[in-house]
Amino acid sequence: MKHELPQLQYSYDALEPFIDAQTMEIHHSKHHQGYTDKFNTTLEKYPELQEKNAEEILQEINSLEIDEADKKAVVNNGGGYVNHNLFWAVLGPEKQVDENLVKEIEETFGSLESFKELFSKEAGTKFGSGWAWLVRDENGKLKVYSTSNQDSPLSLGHTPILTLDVWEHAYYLKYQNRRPEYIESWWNVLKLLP
Ligand code: MN3
Repeated sequence: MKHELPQLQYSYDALEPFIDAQTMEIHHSKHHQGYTDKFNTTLEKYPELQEKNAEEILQEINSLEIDEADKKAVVNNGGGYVNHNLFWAVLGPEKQVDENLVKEIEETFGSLESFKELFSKEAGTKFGSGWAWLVRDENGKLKVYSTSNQDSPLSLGHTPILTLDVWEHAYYLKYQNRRPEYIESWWNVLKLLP
């Protein structure tokens, strides 16, 4: 199966002024497309992996019998592919609040505000390129952490719920070095939470 760049459910300018249209277009049509293409190219050598979906491949990454260089390429480009899929999916110009998730967040982190503080801190202090995550761990418990590069929580046996891309390509055109401002703005277009 060829992995395909997902269509966004909103236009490139729909998240203005919080995320600008030019950043959205380059991020989706160049960066995400690039990960998708390179992921497909790496898989060409492995017909058995072409039967699996991208999430399965990342879940099984440690037991895959493929070249080390190809494994690294799958971590980077397969990770880039699925991480961005989730990133676009949880954003939107209008809130579609997941009340069950809100309740679970409040139970786990004390309040929505303390969750947001924790998540923003994780995203803000991530050194270099990476992602901040809310995941469900192997015991079903919600957790907040960050990963470097394009590493996916799927490879740790966790299920990603929402994520924030803190690579510079995600914000540099509008925010330059002001990553904290980008993070604060992002909450406005994260549709799952109020
Ligand atoms: Mn990105």
